[in-house]
Amino acid sequence: MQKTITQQRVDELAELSKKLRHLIVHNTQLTGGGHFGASLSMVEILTALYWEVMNIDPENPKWAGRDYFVLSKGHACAGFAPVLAEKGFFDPRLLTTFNQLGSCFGMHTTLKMAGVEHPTGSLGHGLSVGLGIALGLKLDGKPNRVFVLIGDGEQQEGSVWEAVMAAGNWGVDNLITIVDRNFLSQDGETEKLMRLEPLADKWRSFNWSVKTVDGHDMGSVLNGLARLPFEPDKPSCLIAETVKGKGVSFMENQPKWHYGIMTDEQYETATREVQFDGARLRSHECLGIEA
Ligand SMILES: Cc1ncc(C[n+]2csc(CCOP(=O)(O)OP(=O)(O)O)c2C)c(N)n1
Repeated sequence: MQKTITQQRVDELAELSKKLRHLIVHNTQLTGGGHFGASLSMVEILTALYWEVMNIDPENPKWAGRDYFVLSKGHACAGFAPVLAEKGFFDPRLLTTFNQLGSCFGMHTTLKMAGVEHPTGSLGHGLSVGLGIALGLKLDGKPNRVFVLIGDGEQQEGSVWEAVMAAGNWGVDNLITIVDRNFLSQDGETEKLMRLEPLADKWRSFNWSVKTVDGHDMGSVLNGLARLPFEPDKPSCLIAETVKGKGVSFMENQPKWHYGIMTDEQYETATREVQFDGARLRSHECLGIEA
């Protein structure tokens, strides 16, 4: 069924993305740095999934009726945990413990963090795991869907294509992959390191239904995911075209900002650029971060 989304809702979620981006920038910097680029490129995608698309219950993360989410690009945990905290999976104060010894909130996702279905960080595994969950749900006759967010550079891993081939072969239509297509991997351009184009055609050739959207335009992302599966009896692939480091000018499209920590001067610039007006998120209150 096609979900109708009002312009007001699109605007609300776009505003929420701004606040989450602000939170990610501050929290990652204040806790010692991390994967800024990878985290900032997926903000709108996660906002759409967690606030509009997926059936979830943060108070009961293991609710049997939930949709599943696997962050296959697990190095972007600095961008994922604030979403889970803000959504209510855990106390936002835990965000200050990012990457500290004993914390549930590490540089990569772990099962210690509420809302994480599968620990990730070693690239190339998330889609196979998601496919397994999706097949299991189908065997049990359940309506739950499985969403997997992968990086574009991650597709250098052969295991990704095994899962793509198998899911297409079996027509696993409760599996939805979102590709964070920022055209950069850790150390350079995907098209120079290992060419991916024509990417949509590659997925289609394995019997997936594919759409390409602007991954920073909330309306495009929401519309792209409004009807699932995209086609009956096929898995769906949303290629979300994004900008690595989106929102911080000196990070945008710069492979070196895959991971790092800012100088005081850079932090000042970033703070200005991710500023927003209006009410703060719960996490901002807990962490004492200004709007
Ligand atoms: C199996 C494996 N090989 C290498 C790495 C090191 N690594 C971490 S992130 C990254 C690049 C990922 O690029 P992409 O999938 O495009 O994600 P992005 O950060 O651009 O969103 C690499 C190579 C890893 N985590 N796992």
